Amino acid sequence: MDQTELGLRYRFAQGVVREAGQIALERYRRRDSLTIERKGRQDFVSEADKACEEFVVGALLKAFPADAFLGEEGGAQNAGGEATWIIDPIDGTTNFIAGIPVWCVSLGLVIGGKSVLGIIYNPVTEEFYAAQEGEGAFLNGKRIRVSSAQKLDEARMHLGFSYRRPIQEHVSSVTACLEASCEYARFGSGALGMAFAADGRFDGYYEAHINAWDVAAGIVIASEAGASINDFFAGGGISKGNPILCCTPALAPQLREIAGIS
Ligand code: LIP
Repeated sequence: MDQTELGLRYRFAQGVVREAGQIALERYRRRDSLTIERKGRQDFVSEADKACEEFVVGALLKAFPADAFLGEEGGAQNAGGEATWIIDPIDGTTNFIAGIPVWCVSLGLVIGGKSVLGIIYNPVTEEFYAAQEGEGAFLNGKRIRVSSAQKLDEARMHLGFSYRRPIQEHVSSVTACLEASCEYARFGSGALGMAFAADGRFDGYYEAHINAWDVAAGIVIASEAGASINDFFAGGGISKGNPILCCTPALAPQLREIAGIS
């Protein structure tokens, strides 16, 4: 896809994500009235997730009818296109339902197994992250860079967890961080985990298994901000998910060893 076509999608998609954020925010403000279903262990979906995804897919499909889609709630649609939009309508759904303002709309575009466009928007904090491959990463229009952390004992890691992986694995990564005097936190949103690593608020994000819709946008945003990231899309990551390790280049060797990622 040429730069003109990509730029067109980048600008259009930013408008779509802003509008999707307002759709989600309106429902967040009346979240007690929402229908919520359980998808699995501590894994929920609300009518807000569905409404938001339907809007995003509808708007993008109308503008780019040849593109393919993969959404957390709707799955794969219009398969076969050169470009695939990957959507998490509300990442951090558990926070959203509980009224914790740590959730976002996440939209990525993948071409040839690479994230080339990424947009992450938290409409509560009005933080809008965006990146196009080769054009840098931005937060509310201001260029962002990863932190300068060099050593684990001066670092803060954001660690994700879900019951898709054994509890002991997560306990081991927490223990390894603490033994290395590395601070850690868990916020419950992989997309914001990638964004906070991209703008240096954390020195990295790690989760033993995550889905493409949680990280497709964050991968290009963080890499354009200078992060070192494992090859998430290798080995069918787009359909099966994979581990994600995103951090400052200096911390990568130590963290890859801890996480057992080559
Ligand atoms: C969440 C991810 C998080 C992971 C959770 C869940 P959701 O996505 O962002 O990193 O630990 O299990 O997958 O369900 O809020 O879109």
